[in-house]
Amino acid sequence: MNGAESLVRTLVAGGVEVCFTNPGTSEMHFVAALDRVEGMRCVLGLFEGVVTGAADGYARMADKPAATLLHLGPGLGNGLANLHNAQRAASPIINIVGDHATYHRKHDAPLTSDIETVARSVSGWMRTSPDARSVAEDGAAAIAAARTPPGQIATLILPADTAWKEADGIAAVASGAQPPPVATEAVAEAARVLRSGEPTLILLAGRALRERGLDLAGRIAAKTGAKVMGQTFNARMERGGGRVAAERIPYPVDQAVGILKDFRHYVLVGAKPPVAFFAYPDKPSLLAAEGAAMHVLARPGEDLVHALEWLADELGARQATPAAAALAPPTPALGRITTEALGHSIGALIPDNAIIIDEAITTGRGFFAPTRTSRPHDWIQNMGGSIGFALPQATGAAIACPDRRVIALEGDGSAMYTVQALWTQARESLNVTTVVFANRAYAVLRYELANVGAQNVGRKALDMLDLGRPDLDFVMLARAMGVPAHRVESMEEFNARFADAVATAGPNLIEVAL
Ligand SMILES: Cc1ncc(C[n+]2csc(CCOP(=O)(O)OP(=O)(O)O)c2C)c(N)n1
Repeated sequence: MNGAESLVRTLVAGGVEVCFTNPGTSEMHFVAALDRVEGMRCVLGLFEGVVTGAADGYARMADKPAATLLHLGPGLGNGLANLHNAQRAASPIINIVGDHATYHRKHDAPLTSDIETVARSVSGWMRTSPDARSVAEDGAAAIAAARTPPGQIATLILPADTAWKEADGIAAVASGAQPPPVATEAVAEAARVLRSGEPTLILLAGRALRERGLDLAGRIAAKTGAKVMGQTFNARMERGGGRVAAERIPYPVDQAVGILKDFRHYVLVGAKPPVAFFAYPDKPSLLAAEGAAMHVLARPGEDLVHALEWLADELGARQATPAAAALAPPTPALGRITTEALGHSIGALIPDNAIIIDEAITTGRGFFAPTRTSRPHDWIQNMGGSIGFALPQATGAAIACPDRRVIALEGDGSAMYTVQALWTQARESLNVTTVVFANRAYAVLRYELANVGAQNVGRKALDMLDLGRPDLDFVMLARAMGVPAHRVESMEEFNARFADAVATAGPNLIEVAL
């Protein structure tokens, strides 16, 4: 067995079942090993941003890591933006990055680069295998590192000769580390604050936003009068009819400050003190009212749900009745297409147990409210702000959950970063419906231009925020990659196409004319 095979066998034995790939010459032995070893599904992405974004989507839905296979520093670099988003979401991922053979590096061949420097900014763990006999052990360490709560990116760099030389065999992977419980004092402090009756916000993140965590937080809120919210962007939130709904802190700074102004205390459950996405002249960076106190119930790597159980017990809140959302989808909207109408129709037509990937930017600002009482679903967001997220993310989520419909709500500008994901969806017959909101602009940046106080803006500046001349044709783009697609120009057309799309096996796309 060579080093590459020892690694693939170690990954499979360690529960890694999917490898998202975009290989090159230095990874050929790994590719050959993937072919020889049973138990690993290999999914080709036609750009590394698709590969890494899909690995993130897979991790969020499978709650375990996939591997990626990337070609040296440039391949890893191409995938960096979605690795940044994954890191922000604490998604576990194992990157396998090929390198030149150890003895070849000193000759400075064209693809030589400082891979470790590229990897370091997004990796919680990183190692370059020194020789073939170390590769399996290094792979096992990478799996353990990726699984370290709350989840992180582990990058293993594999010089070509470590892949092709003789290895000893596979390495055993340590069983998954459990998140540690929170400290007694943290629970006692949160309980004291919640008993005080002062205005308190319980701010949830990570696993606390799954059904169980929300239910517990809802009981605590019912008992104490506190409010429950999620951060502006969340890795994955379980919501819809029958579940306790958590609103999110709004993105616009003034709105966020307005909503948060009366809270004197924050109980942070895996969350950070709320911060503005960007700085703006004359606006605050921190969104909480001055003097508000932050109480950390649980840090991101601690057991968030257990912390809420413990806190609920401490407060005698287990028997309280949480305020769950009713199952009452809105009615589809008719007539002219507006962002409000789209929110209502999407809310009406989300199928049971769907996975929504939200990168709808300005079009989607109002989608959260009308989907509150929709059929139960997961809501996934971009926590790293690096766009080109939704199409790859949807690809990985659909591989993790083949029995569920994935719906990517996508801005046209964002879609163009990683539009190749559609080809992977077609090749793998994934149940993904992509809805592209074709406003033919980087609309959010037009608001931002005003928000940052830029003055006397002329044609040259506005052209950089405009996607016209020529207009993009997403129907043709999708069909060229094997994905059936339609353009809609009224809400009646949208409702009919969307209902049909989410009920039809395989990928499809709807371009919404705005
Ligand atoms: C990798 C990356 N490049 C650039 C940006 C800056 N940026 C933020 S939003 C945006 C435009 C989004 O346009 P679109 O998806 O069409 O949504 P809209 O604003 O029109 O609603 C850009 C370019 C970014 N966030 N990430």
